[in-house]
Amino acid sequence: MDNNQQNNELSNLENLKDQQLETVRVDHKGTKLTTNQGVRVSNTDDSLKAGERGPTLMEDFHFREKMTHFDHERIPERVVHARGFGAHGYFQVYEPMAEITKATFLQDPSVKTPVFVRFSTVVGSRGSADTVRDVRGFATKFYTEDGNYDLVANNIPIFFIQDAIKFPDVVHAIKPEPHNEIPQASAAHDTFWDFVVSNTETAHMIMWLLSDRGIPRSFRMMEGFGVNTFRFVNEQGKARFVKFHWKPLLGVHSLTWDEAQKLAGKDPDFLRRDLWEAINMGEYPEYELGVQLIEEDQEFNFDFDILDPTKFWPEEQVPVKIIGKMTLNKNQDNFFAETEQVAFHPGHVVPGIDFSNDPLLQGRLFSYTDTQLLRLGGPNFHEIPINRPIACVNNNQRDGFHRMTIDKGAVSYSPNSLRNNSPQPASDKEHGYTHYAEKVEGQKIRKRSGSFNDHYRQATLFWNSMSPAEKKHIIKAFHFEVGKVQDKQIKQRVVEMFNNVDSQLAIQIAEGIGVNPPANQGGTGVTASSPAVSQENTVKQAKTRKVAILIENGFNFNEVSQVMTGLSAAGVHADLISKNLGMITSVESQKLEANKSYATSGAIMYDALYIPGGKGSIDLLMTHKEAKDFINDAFVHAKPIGATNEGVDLLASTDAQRTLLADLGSQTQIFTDMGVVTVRNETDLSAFQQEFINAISLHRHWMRENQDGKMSG
Ligand code: HDD
Repeated sequence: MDNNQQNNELSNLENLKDQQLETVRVDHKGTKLTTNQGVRVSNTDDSLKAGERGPTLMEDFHFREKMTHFDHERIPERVVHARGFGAHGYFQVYEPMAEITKATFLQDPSVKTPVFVRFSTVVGSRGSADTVRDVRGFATKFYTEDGNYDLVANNIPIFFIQDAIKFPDVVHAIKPEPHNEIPQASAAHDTFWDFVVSNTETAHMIMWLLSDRGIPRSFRMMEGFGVNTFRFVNEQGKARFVKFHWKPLLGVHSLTWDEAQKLAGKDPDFLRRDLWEAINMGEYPEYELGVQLIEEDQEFNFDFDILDPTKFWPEEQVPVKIIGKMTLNKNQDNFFAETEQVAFHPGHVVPGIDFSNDPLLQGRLFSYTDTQLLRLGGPNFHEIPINRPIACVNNNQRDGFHRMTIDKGAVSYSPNSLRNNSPQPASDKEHGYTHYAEKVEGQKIRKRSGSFNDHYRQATLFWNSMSPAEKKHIIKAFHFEVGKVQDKQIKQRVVEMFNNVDSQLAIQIAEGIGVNPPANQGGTGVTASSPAVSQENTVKQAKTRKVAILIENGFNFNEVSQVMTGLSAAGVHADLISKNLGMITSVESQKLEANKSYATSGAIMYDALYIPGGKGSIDLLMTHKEAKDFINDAFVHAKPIGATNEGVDLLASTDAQRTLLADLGSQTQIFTDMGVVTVRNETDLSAFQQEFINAISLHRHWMRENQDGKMSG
């Protein structure tokens, strides 16, 4: 696309990136096989040999090329965030943002700016499981008419360390230990916790990581945070500090730890599959973009330093202004070409967005290009299709490995007179990027500001903000993560360190990891909380949730079809599960296909469970250990469970009955308790359906966990 063409088409911004990618998409269907030189190949199954049983000949150019290309197929995986998954979409601002930023893509609500998003885990290698406990990356490339803007975010609003110079240390500590490459994709080992207790600035981040945020239910149900403090600058040159937020319209939801671990075995692709399938079904994930703004003259009005990346700006203190929405509506065509080769950089900014002196951000500004040079093999990675801006690229940079453009003419320097000094620097009015003229003075010094010294107060604030269930999960996470540490003194130091956050927390951590409770009363004295950070207060709805329905021959067709119709009307998906795949016959001789079996599924893959009646079906299910395991898992994981007629008998024969106070067997009317909904009366089926959907929209029924001693998992 030449410059003029490109400018003409900016009015059609939404499709511009797709059109650009279309020029390099290839579909080989119906073609003849060729070498990379375009020579047709007559046989690709046998190498060229001296005689049928003889040695392969060097002159077999097809063999050599095929093998050489294969031998070079891998590139280095990302040093962090190696496992990721991408999708295309667009972003639209709700109203012009001229007052706070001159960024062009934040002005016109009718413009859809194309985006590519890559979600990731941080620690594991490319083939590790999706559901491990970890921070999730949430990186967005906006292909704006003023050039690419990357919002390189995580699903946790703060970070482990305050200064980028410690990034190699924290990553070395959390990655598998170098002598034996154990453990994979996990922080549950000595070197990481040694780092934690030796760097108390990590306390706040550990609280978030060990909370349910570390095990998201779906990329569609995750917040994104730019973490670092940036600046918005408007046309008049006025700047404000800004933090970026993505807020998923489906709310913020998590797996349980038991589910996460089982899923890592049963479906290591759980999160990428979820995203891929949702987009294929037209259930496009949506996230609103929010900004928190602090005026330059308010910089010192807080009891934390707004440049400290281990602190968040509580929404109750600095409200999040929602300014637009991103919709992901297209899956990638090729994982390697797009998700693997996409290169993000927090330093890819456009006019209207600028940096702050946050010392973590400052270091990030160096690291990202540096890592792409190795990973993508040279300085021309911006020419890889997924990375190419839709804005024109004109400069005197030349050559380097894999240069794609053919830059015409003799002049590749500036200033020049031979080409009228082209390409010419652009003025502010012409959207030339002008750095914010912040006044900076100081002595060269390797020192951290004293305003970064408080490592615990916001950790306490976070702890105070958690619901009882969330607190329980954090303590259990400590028991797992620190329980795996071998060195006792590190474990003891973890207890002492988190005693600074909260004494009760520290006492309960100590209980599970075989060391002494803290010696002294701890805590920070912070009593405030920030309700916005608790997932209990998030958006909850039934839409896009998945229900497992257990059936065998002899099921009640009327019940199943009515309930499925109701679920579908509420935007809930259902799978029919039985011992064997294939057609299942109802008591009325109607047939439905079981699309999943015990072997190919598990309660961990669903958000809710329904057990329809039908004597034949229930008699069979009663004999299936897998069916009872299925139900017990769903119950232990606090999921909504519905049962009708004989289905209630099956439910009453499982662990669920032992936890519920009421006797399920004696319930005749609609019964609802702790997310369990049952009915034995066909005429109440639509009321049942409604109650069940209500229970689904509440997602988890954590009160089951309070039945101490009765539940594990
Ligand atoms: Fe980083 C990748 C997010 C701190 C250095 N980072 C990377 C990705 C995300 C983040 C989402 C994956 C991008 C993708 O999908 O390709 N990183 C963050 C956030 C941070 C952060 C939110 C805290 C504010 N990162 C951080 C620091 C450094 C790096 C302090 C180094 C000084 N990050 C990198 C990197 C990576 C990376 C080594 C690895 C692969 C890549 O860049 O492209 O340069």
